[in-house]
Amino acid sequence: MSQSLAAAGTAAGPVAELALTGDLTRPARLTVSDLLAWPQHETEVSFECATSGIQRHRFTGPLLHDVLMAAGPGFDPARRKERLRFLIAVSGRDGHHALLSWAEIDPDFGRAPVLLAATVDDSPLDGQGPQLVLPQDRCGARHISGIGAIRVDGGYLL
Ligand SMILES: Nc1nc2c(c(=O)[nH]1)N[C@H]1C(S)=C(S)[C@@H](COP(=O)(O)O)O[C@H]1N2
Ligand SMILES: [Mo]
Repeated sequence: MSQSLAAAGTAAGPVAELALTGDLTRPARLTVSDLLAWPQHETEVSFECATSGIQRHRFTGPLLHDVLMAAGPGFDPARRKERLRFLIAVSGRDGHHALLSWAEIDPDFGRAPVLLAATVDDSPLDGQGPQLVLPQDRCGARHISGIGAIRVDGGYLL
């Protein structure tokens, strides 16, 4: 680990980075504190886990859509149909991953207010990495914690 990365860490340890990759004109590596640059949203969610039952948490952070738009997804924003081909692959550091469609979070289509959380229950996620929050999900499985990478893919063809 580089000294600058260690120096950027909190008392709890080094700062995790999230890689935004794929069909983006501005791919980026973001820390959880970088996520504070976008408007912050707050949501309280409860979801069911198949093994541990009902969980309830309060999350804050930017909309996933805002963060990905800033990275310049490879479609013409004026052409709505182009976006329907795009997928978003979200990966946890432990290998847990899930796919979302771009249309699911797009304000012109599914409008799901999916967050990239920077805090959970008032604790910052700097050390672990951000968490995906899907207030519309009944089940907990897509609430991926410790996100290490998000890949945008516009090449999906039937
Ligand atoms: N990185 C990662 N995130 C994950 C999982 C996982 O295995 N790895 N499990 C998911 C599942 S199945 C559930 S139910 C919730 C559990 O959230 P909790 O730890 O707050 O109970 O986390 C989700 N996020
Ligand atoms: Mo779960």
